[in-house]
Amino acid sequence: MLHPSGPAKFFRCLLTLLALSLSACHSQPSQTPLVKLDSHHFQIHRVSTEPLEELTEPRIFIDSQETSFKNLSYIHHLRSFDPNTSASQFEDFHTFEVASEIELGDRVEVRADSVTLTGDIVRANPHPGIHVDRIGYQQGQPGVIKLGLYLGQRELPLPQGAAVKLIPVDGRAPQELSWVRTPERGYPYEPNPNQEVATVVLPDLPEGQYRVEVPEWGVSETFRVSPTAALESAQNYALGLYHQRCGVELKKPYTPWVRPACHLGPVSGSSTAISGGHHDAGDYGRYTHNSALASHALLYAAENWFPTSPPDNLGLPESGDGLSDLHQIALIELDFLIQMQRPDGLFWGRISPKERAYESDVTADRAGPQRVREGSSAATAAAVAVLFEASRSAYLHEHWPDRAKAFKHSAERGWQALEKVSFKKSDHHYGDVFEDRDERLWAALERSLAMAEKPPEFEGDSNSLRHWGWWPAYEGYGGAARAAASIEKKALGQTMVLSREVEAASLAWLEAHRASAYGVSFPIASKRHQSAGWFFPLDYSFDMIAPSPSPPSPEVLAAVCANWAYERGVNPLNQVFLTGYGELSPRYLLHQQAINDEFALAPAGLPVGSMVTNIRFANVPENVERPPLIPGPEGKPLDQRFSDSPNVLSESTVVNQARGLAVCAWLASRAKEPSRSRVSPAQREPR
Ligand SMILES: [Ca+2]
Ligand SMILES: [Ca+2]
Ligand SMILES: [Ca+2]
Repeated sequence: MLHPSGPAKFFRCLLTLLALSLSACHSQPSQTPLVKLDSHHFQIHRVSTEPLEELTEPRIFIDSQETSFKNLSYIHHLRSFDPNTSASQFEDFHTFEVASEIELGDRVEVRADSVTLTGDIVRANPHPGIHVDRIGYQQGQPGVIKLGLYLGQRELPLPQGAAVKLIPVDGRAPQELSWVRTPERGYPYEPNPNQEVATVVLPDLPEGQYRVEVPEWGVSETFRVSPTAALESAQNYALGLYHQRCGVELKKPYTPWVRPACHLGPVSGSSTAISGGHHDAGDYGRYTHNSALASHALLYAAENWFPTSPPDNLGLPESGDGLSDLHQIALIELDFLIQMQRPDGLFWGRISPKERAYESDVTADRAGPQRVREGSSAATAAAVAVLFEASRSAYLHEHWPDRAKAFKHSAERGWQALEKVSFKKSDHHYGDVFEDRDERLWAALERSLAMAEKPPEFEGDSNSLRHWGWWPAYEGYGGAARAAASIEKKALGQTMVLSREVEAASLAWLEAHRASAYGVSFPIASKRHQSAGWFFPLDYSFDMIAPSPSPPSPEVLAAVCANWAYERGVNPLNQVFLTGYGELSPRYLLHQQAINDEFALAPAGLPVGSMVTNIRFANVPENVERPPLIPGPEGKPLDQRFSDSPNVLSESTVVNQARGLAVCAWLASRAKEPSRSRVSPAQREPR
């Protein structure tokens, strides 16, 4: 359904050619393309199925003359790991800086202890340090291109001057654009990574295909500017959630990743039937807490972010029926939630396999019997909160009045049951942060809104509301904050402090965007701790949009677009962190259906965590040998550690998917409005 564009295919072909030409690098001497990065740097890129060794004691001969070099930088990656076959791909890059000027066509020989490589200097086409949105920019929305290349121990220096040429592929006149240096800050060591990184702000461009040419460096991949890029993105995210649907057949024309209906049998432990909802993540479990957070994200966006009407064009079976698709997806989850309520009013915590922890070796439709498991009080409180929220939706009352009534009844029953129990943990960690204080407060606020009663008093300061002391609007307190923000200020009293958390989250992620060379809202506190996992840029965009979606400030809009673009290739690795884009997408993610189904590519629309501390494998069969771990604590920046592997730290949940869908749908709805002024480089904050 979604395939890479021609130029993107070309880029991959080029890499494949490089890989092929290097596959025999143990025979000597080996022919190797030597890519010119600028007038004094050239790079050797090797790809191999075996771990690669750094070249030792290399000497360089250019046209048979030994030439001294000033610097040699080295970086290597585990490029991919296929858990089904245990096939690994390793890659490494040696970058030489030489004193003399490099000419295209120069014949170079690199003699190292173990190997001699020879080749001609060729143009980098596309240049790996020019980072564009590989899926396509949304016409009329702020778009940026980033310049920068991490080489290992150092970075490629930015070129002289501060201009690049934007070249329309259709032959229209090129135009000159300027770049501005946007170095990274926030890591607790010097120098921070990404100091030689610059931003080119694209002007308003007509639909078409473009390239940029950077003096001394070369040209970018061809990229697309399209009036429908954001809508296509929303449709891909919607498709990703479709792929997680439980209890229904996945079929054409909605997806090529078809599968029969799954998990239709009775659920042990429950006296009533339970079906539907979404698989939580890469596994087939269905968790009450995440189910509540996902339906809340969809409902909240649907109710608050669309000044006219929420979208009905997401490419789903529900699309085109005149009803809001976001509400309809939320309803799938809400209908599941009320089935998770026990006779005593509390909620089960999850549904998972009856006899084992995970079903890593089967497709969803071949999964065995399931059973319910005990839930935490946090899970019940989260379910109560979102059911009250749904029950007060005017949209639901208009279109599904019976369901709105049923949700309210269920929520009140849950609330009454909750009042009789104190904090209770379950057998999994979802919702454990702040124990159940956040979910209970969220439920209490939603109840006061649904019942038109006085809101509860909250006694505490903003620090006590933040995960690890710095993360505003986290989980239940996020829901509570968004509920409080819709209550009249004077009725809130002390609880005012809570409503301010919506704005605080927006500001925190805007500040993170400003501190990032690539414009991504990776939390500054995570930089301080040099820790990353489950990082999905659109989660942060969701929080940035939440306080004032229409109209957003130009800087918020630019920040949301930068996070969106980061996932689509505007990042140091030129990696697309989302499935559905053919060869551009990760392939070996931690996803039971993807691992076991007959399709080579993973189902579309699944975000893959882009920033990771390490690779923690899961779902790798016992008899499959794991490759050596490369990223590790060896000083490689966090944004360089991604590997196309079944990494637990990159696994998304339906909550990430729901937030991502909401953000893309919002961007698509904005695309219908006339374009507005954009942030120019001169207006950017000094760094
Ligand atoms: Ca619809
Ligand atoms: Ca909690
Ligand atoms: Ca597969």
